[in-house]
Amino acid sequence: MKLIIQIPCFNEEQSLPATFIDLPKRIEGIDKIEVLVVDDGSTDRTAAVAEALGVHHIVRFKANRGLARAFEAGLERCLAEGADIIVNTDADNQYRGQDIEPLVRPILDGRADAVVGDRQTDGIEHFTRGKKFLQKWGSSAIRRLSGTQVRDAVSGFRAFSRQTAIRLNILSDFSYTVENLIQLGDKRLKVLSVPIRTNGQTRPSRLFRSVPHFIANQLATLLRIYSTYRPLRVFSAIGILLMLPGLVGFIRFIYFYFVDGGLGHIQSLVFSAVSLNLGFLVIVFGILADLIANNRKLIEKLLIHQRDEKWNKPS
Ligand SMILES: Nc1nc2c(ncn2[C@@H]2O[C@H](COP(=O)(O)OP(=O)(O)O)[C@@H](O)[C@H]2O)c(=O)[nH]1
Ligand SMILES: [Mg+2]
Repeated sequence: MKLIIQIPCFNEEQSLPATFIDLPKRIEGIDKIEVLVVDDGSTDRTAAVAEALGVHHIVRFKANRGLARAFEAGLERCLAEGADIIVNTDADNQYRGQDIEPLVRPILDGRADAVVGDRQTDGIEHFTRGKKFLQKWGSSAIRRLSGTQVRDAVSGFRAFSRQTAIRLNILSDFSYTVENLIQLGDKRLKVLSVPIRTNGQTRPSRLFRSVPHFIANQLATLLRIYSTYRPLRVFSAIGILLMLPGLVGFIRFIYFYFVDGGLGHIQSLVFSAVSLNLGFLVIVFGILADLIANNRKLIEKLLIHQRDEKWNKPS
């Protein structure tokens, strides 16, 4: 049983050493623990520091491609290196090495396909009230949308079994965390939450620049990802919203038609026709998007097959 711990890094020469030293050297039920660093086009000495520390695998991007791409490249490399379990942790020493054990335990016991560390944000001192509220509200929305029971939706502390990692695809650019959960739920994989503690803040968050920036980015990601996985629902909701005023206008016209011949109400009839047509069209787009989504599912199946062949571990 081989565990690879992957750490996505963008300019982390300062905090990478402390993060690396804190990682567990031994975990019961695991024969080999290796570390992989993804250096996402850092302009500092991140890669040199990683090498000096004796990190087993380094994936280097020449330019900064963002966390989602780094996460994806890390997973691929871990699979290629024969990982049975993959853990993702942050480079800023936010998470504790000793929590990796409880994080991988449910996978080792065969109770989960993926496990997400719950930072229990209520107790984190350096989180502002806005950030805590957002974390709570956002996580509950994502629980509903993804059908998973994850307490902390944007936590970067996660573990995946090999078979789960083989099934993952990351389409978004900003952050993989939310998409990852929607996908896990969509594929009916078993996701567990385990409570973890976090270390004090070593530096300000780079991903959470401000509440508006975070909301805008996460909302855009959520909408895109949700319409990728549930297109008919998203389009139908928009379509029905567009049709509603038309329906009201139409009923109003019918009423006046019988009361006074409807002559003065042609405007509302025109408005209704436009609104009903538009709404109907949007629903038809939804059906088309749903058909395209079926294609995505077929492509995903092919990808799983191809990865299986490439890495010689049939799933
Ligand atoms: N690959 C990559 N990783 C990044 C980027 N920005 C932040 N990260 C990494 O993502 C992790 C979390 O970043 P952090 O700033 O601590 O965000 P937090 O999760 O809000 O605390 C760290 O390991 C960072 O090095 C980026 O542009 N590219
Ligand atoms: Mg952090």
